[in-house]
This record gives sequence, structure tokens and C-alpha cells, in this order.
Amino acid sequence: MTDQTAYEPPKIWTWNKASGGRFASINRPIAGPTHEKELPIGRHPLQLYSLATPNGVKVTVMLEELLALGHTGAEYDAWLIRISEGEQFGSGFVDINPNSKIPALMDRTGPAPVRVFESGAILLYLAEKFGAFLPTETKARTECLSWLFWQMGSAPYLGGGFGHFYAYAPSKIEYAIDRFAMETKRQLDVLDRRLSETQYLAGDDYTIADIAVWPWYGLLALGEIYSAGEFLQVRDYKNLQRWTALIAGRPAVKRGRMVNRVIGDPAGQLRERHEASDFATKTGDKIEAQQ
Ligand SMILES: N[C@@H](CCC(=O)N[C@@H](CS)C(=O)NCC(=O)O)C(=O)O
Repeated sequence: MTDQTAYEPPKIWTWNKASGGRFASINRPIAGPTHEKELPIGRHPLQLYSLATPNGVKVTVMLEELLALGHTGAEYDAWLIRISEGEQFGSGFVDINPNSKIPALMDRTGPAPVRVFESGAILLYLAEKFGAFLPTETKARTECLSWLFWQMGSAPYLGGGFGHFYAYAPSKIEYAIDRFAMETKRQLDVLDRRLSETQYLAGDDYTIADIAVWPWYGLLALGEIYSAGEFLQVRDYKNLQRWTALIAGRPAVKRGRMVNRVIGDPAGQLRERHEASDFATKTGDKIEAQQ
């Protein structure tokens, strides 16, 4: 490892060494596919290619919420994309998301398939398609979209900034951890103050804003990402804690969290989801018991 305090950037950056740290093996400075690989297609109108990271969980929670509301057109196949094995760089995946990141959705409902990438765009697409979890009145809709876009702009500081330097970087750099812990706590305070005024982020109703924010900031508030609950003193944010618990209790959130999950308690892992009944019959513990 280079001594970070002594590092002088060269005139031109070149990709000549592994950066170290978790996920270093999948990082590249170029886009595009690395290999030919078609994606599987199941029998439902919606085909999701994902993994149960916070960005992936937003979409599976949304789909489970839509199904719980009775929207049968939201039936979906959720295929696993193992990002640590570079599956996001397969040609079929890149055709759906040129940015090579999960989640990616293909809507095959109509004669011409529609691709959607970026989790916020997927939530908005589904909310508009089914007329759910997005207010129609201008002021309320705008508030909802403001929080949705807040999440999309803010979470990279939490994940790519704080989470990366606190949990994944090969060495602990005080400057970087301080900078991003400061920003993360500020963001937690933004949410806590907002949730002192309203039940949900956009107002009285549960919307795609909550569905986008919860898998990042709710899970952080529960101490479930980056093992950072104590470090960031997340219990202090009382209104955030109230909202986090409220959403964690929703059955669709519990199901959505299980889809495309490959870590943790086997009973909480549904690696691929093709039918609603898979939650009862195909979780990791059931598969292990059959072997
Ligand atoms: N802004 C994107 C971010 C998606 C994203 O960062 N996905 C990560 C997992 S959470 C990923 O696929 N990483 C693989 C890679 O960077 O190669 C979204 O919200 O959809």
C-alpha cells in the first residue's frame, strides 16, 4: 500500500495497480461489457436483475408493496446478479443498464420491452405505471419527488463516502472518515427533523420516497449496514427511529428484503424470486434442508 499521507498524484492518472480494499477486483476505469452473456427471462411481465443491496432492496420492496395492494401486473421474476463476480459486466446486463450497476428492470408487458435503470427511475416508473405510492396532487407529488431525488443525491456520500472509508478501505484514513461521518450525521439530522413534522417523508402517506430512503437510512438507523450504529450514535435520532420501525414492520418490506439476498440468516435469503409462494418454499434454509 502507498503511504496515503505521502502520496503525490502524478501528472496523468493511470490504471496500473489494484486499489486494495473490498470490491477492488470489480473496479475498472472503463465502461461496457467484459463478456458475452444473455440474461435469463422468466414468465412474468417484469424481469428484475438485482442483488439485495440497499439499492436493490428499494425495487423488491416496491414490487412486493404493489402486489400487496392487489396489482397483479407487478408480478416479477427477480434474477440474481452477483456483482462481486462481475456479472453486471455481461453483455445482456449492459444492454439494460449501460452503467453496469444493479438494479435493472425490463418491462415486457407491451409489444416492445422497456428497459429501466437507476433505482430512483425504476421506482418512479413503477409508481406511474400502477398509479401507486406517488401522490397525484402537485404539491404532494413534488414533495415526494424532492425526497426521492434527495436520496439519490445523498446516499453516495453515505455508501461511497462513509461506508467505503469506514468499512471497506484497506486502511483507516482519519480525514476521509471524519469528512463522511460528519456528512452522514448531518443527513441523519435532516431526516430526523423532517420526520418530527410528518409521519412519512412526503407527508401523511407512505410513498416511493420512503421506499427509496429506508433501505439506506433505515438500515443504518437499525445498525444493519457498515456496523456503524454505535459510531454514529444512530439511536439519538428519535424521529428517524420511529419511522424506521414503522416501515420495518410492513410485511412487503420484510419480503422485499429477502429477495436476491445471499448473505445472513439462510431463512432470510430468497436468492431468486419467481412466484409469491417462493417465500414459503425456496428460502436458503429450505433449500439446505432438501440437500
Ligand atoms: N445510482 C444507482 C446506484 C446503483 C449501485 O451503485 N449499485 C451497486 C450495488 S448497490 C452496484 O451494482 N455495484 C457494482 C459495481 O459498481 O460494479 C442506483 O441507485 O441504481
